Amino acid sequence: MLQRPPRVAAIHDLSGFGRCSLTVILPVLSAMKVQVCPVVTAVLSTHTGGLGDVVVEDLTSMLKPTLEHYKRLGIEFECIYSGWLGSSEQIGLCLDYFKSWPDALAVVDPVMGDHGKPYRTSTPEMIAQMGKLVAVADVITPNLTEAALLLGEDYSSAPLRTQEARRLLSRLANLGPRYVVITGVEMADDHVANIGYDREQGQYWRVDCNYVPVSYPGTGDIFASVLVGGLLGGDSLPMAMERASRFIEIAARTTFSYGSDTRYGVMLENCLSWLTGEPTFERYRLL
Ligand code: PXL
Repeated sequence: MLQRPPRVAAIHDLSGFGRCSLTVILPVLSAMKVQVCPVVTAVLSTHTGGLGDVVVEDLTSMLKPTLEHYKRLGIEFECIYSGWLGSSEQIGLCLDYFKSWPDALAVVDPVMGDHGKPYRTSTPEMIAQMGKLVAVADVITPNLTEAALLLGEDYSSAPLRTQEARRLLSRLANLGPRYVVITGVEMADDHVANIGYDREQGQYWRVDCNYVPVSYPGTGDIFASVLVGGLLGGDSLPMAMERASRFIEIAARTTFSYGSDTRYGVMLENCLSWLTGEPTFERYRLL
């Protein structure tokens, strides 16, 4: 029996303004009674999504000595969780973390792009390296753009029929992970859904989203963090998907009602208390 909160090594950047990466991962997982140990890959003044000239301090040189320190201390992690990474060297160092705690839940959010385009920081070399992280992951949470990059295919924004959605999930699972969750998928029945696949159980799931018509930075990080918190707390995959989908909906709807600048991210502070409650699960469906 674990006599302490589950512990996660969160290998992400710290962007001071804009509510993404560690500034949302820490509060979300703490609210869900998970201990977060940030392994900071870089410090940025803001995220890179349209806030002008970002000031960046790269912390790649910290990653290996930090790993060695944790190993000397004999620290146990129940989960290693990586997200936005600044270089292919950092991706290689992340791989060392996953290999050092082979029993930990390995979660890779392969942050590389959105709306059909790779971020300008995602080089072809990094995209290839990300494939290596995905190969050792238990859980991945790409959007459709990242799914296409991982599979080396052209992005298509055409709505997906059920069979196409299932095929996409299973091809991503063939890259290695047991659980695949693709966020923000436009389905042929006119719903936007988060869709998932559990390779071991052979089951496909969907949770339809009642999202607002704008997108905010950091929602992918929040989604993946709630998913991680749910799974570490004993949720099944569809339960964790529903928990994460509903929380994004609450955060986006709250923020949208204020009409605030979308680049500033979602008003997480107003919504965190929802995570401490126990929802009933009524929205997930088989896909
Ligand atoms: O939310 C993903 C993310 C994380 N970190 C940085 C980013 C982004 C997305 O743009 O720019 C620095």
